[in-house]
Amino acid sequence: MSFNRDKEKDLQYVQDYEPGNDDLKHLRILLYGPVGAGKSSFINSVSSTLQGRMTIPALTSATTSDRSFTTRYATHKIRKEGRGKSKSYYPFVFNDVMGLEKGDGVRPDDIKLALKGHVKEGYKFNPASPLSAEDPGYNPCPSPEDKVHVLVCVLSANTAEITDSVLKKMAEIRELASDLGIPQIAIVTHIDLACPETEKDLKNVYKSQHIKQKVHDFSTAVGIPVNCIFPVKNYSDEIDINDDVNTLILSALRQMINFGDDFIDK
Ligand SMILES: Nc1nc2c(ncn2[C@@H]2O[C@H](COP(=O)(O)OP(=O)(O)O)[C@@H](O)[C@H]2O)c(=O)[nH]1
Ligand SMILES: [Mg+2]
Repeated sequence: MSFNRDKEKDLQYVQDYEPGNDDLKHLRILLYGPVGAGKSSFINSVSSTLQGRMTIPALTSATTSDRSFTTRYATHKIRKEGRGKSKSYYPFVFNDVMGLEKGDGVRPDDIKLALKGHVKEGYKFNPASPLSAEDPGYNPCPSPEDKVHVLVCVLSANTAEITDSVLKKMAEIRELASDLGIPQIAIVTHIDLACPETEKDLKNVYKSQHIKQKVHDFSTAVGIPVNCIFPVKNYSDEIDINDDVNTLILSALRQMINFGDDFIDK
């Protein structure tokens, strides 16, 4: 894979995309992964890339040691055109769920319910007990739009290892999604901090042996094929839009849309 191969095409694809199924206005993309992996930042980065300016729609935590902010189930839309009443949004939306840390993250049972569309907007996840059918946050009759169409595992290239308890939960979630036939991909964030080559120039991402190894390790650890794992750098402390950042974000986003559209087509 070479850098910058299809940036304009990817952008065009994303801009022109419409779900190939009349039952839904948008694809739902669910991001999950450890706290600090860059889930919220990825949503922000998609928004900034598509709007061509820095935007802040989802909360990001200031440091990776912070507790995850994302305890409520919230749908993030990306603005496409217009302002005020004529505002329009892209036909894909994002949800992210808080980390999978021991005793603290969202329970795999709850993620399973989210995949099936049973978790209502605004529901506050409780790490101590799963969402039950009696809870007001439970949606008994999900529409096709409430369901998740792509599951994205978010991991940081800049952490030494994923803990066993997180891995176990990830495997569980992966299995649930597979049972439901939901396509799964992964993104590897923080590639700008993970090795000297990519730190110097993001264009080195596909040449870097270190990143290649990381992708390989993640693939083995979480069971997602290497060709479904996309390295990205999220916007973090930038003031301006950057072409190389956009290229990687668009490439990952295009795959998410592609996979999601295959799924709703079935
Ligand atoms: N340098 C760099 N920082 C990142 C990247 N992605 C996220 N961050 C930073 O890592 C921290 C945690 O990110 P956040 O999106 O809140 O993680 P979340 O808990 O998965 O939602 C924030 O300070 C982000 O600015 C990245 O690709 N590169
Ligand atoms: Mg977050």
